[in-house]
Amino acid sequence: MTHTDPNIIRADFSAAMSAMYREEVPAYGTLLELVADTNAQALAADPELKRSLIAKDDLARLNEERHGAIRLGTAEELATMARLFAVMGMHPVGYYDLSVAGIPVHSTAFRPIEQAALASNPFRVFTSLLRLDLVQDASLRRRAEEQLADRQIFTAGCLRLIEKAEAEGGLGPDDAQSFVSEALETFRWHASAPVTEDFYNALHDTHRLIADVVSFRGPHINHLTPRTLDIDAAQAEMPKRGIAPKAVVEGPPPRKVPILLRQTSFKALTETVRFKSASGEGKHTARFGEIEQRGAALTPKGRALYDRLLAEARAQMVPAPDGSNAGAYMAHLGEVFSAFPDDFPVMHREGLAYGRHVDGVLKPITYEDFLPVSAAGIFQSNLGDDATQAITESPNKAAFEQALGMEVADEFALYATMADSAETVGAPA
Ligand code: OOG
Ligand code: NI
Repeated sequence: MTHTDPNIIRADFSAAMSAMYREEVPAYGTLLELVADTNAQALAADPELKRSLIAKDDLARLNEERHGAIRLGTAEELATMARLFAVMGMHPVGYYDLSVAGIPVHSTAFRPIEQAALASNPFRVFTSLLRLDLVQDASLRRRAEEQLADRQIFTAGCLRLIEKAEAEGGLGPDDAQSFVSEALETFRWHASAPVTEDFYNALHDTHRLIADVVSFRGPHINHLTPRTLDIDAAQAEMPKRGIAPKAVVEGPPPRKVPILLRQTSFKALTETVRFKSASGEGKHTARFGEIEQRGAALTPKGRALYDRLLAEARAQMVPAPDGSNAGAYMAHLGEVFSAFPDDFPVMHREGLAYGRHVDGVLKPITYEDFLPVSAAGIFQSNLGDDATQAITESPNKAAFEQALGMEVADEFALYATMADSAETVGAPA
């Protein structure tokens, strides 16, 4: 029997996840409408933008495009999650250490890695693993470990289909369909928590994120992020539709040639949770919405320049969580980034950005990954400003890869392959 193309399974899964999240978090539906409207306006106002998106295969994928995020509790969960995503053609790319920002997780992004797969459906999931090794309180750490050891976040049907896909090199249409609905169960929200209120509070007081991971039956999807063509327009539109955005857009400032990734989010909802004890109900905030705008992928040289300028800007001014200096911060960021060339042929010639020739014209390659400083800003705006308990900075890529059961791919190597092959094949003679 012929196997269903993993690109199709991924597209179906992404659509099913979006439908589920729309039911669970209605503001996400509002966000989708807002992004569709601002994208239509941006395309109507700029025919050149539309032409270049078509040339890059980006227009077809635009309305289907989104990323999500989950937080896992154990090495075993991460290793099985890698196998689950592999069934859909998603592979771990990059290592992100969030301990530098006081958040006890490290992460990777599961995503398609080949040009054709990305063009077909670029669904990605930012996947974090909790680091209980960074929790000081030994007895709390042990209780959290025991709690996590007790849970099974995958359905029996899902595990069986992962094994079948591995053994047979894929899934037939009926199995692919069951796989999508079985896998979806892992990401569902559960309003009842298998812990007592006291334990939840103890976890929460250590770090809100620890409570979010340890107190629940599974790694509920915590946001889904559609891609906008104009994030400044989307940010301005959010309050008009009753959604309060975070104070500033994360990432680079607005530019003629967008680079990397710009992101904004709305604050997490406060939801009611029923605890195991008779003590009843409590509140939990975890799930939110986010919008992103993607620009050109940078080379290691370009990325080093980005990192240096961002650090320089932030050494002089940090965006206040209440938004009081948002305008000043954006203006300051723009000034500091005037040192980054804003003309694509120049950026490419100086070795700052990857490019490929499409019909003889040099085009940027879209950035498909994430940014650690931005991710930290997204985490923090949703955890609350009181959530920065002392976490020691300690990147540990080797431990992460050991938990994962494989190495993460190097994003720069992937972009270089896309650039090289297209430039040799597509360059004018
Ligand atoms: C992940 C936050 C990071 C992004 O887009 O940078 C992220 C999380 O809150 O679990 O999704
Ligand atoms: Ni995100």
